[in-house]
Amino acid sequence: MHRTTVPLAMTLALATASALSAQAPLTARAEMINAQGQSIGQARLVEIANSGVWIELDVSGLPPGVHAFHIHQTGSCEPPTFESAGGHYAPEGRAHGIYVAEGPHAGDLLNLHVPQSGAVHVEQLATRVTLRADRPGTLFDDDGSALVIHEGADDYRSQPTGDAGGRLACGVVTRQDG
Ligand SMILES: [Cu+2]
Repeated sequence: MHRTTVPLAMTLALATASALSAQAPLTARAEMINAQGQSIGQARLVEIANSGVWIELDVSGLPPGVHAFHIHQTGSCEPPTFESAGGHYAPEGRAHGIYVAEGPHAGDLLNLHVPQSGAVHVEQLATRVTLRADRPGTLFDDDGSALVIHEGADDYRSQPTGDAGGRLACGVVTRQDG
């Protein structure tokens, strides 16, 4: 199920974490659900020292095409609209978009390019967030956080959401230590 890059990344995470703290890496996961409330796959998150949070997304059943992918500010995924997840996670108060001088949101990620199969398996690195509690940019603030996949592409510049349209799938980020 996992590609060779996954063990390599895990090895890196383990080596980095053990060198710094002799502790197991902080990990989390998100069960991704669609508008019908059905699971379409999952995301795995690993804290990487000095780099942020590595996210491995493995989902299927999406419409082919380009879809925005973000971390949203509230750990709540109520289908079918997933409005409960709130806006993009942006604790620093920055603007949306990697093309914007005042951006990006901490929760801005890169677009998913979904092939005809509807399945996509990618890795992304969120450099402005952390799984550590009580740190700036933590995904485990009072109301948690969620991963969201949108109907349309993120243009990386329109405010406040990149003109990405509605929400196709959502997953609450939950701790999975040890
Ligand atoms: Cu979003």
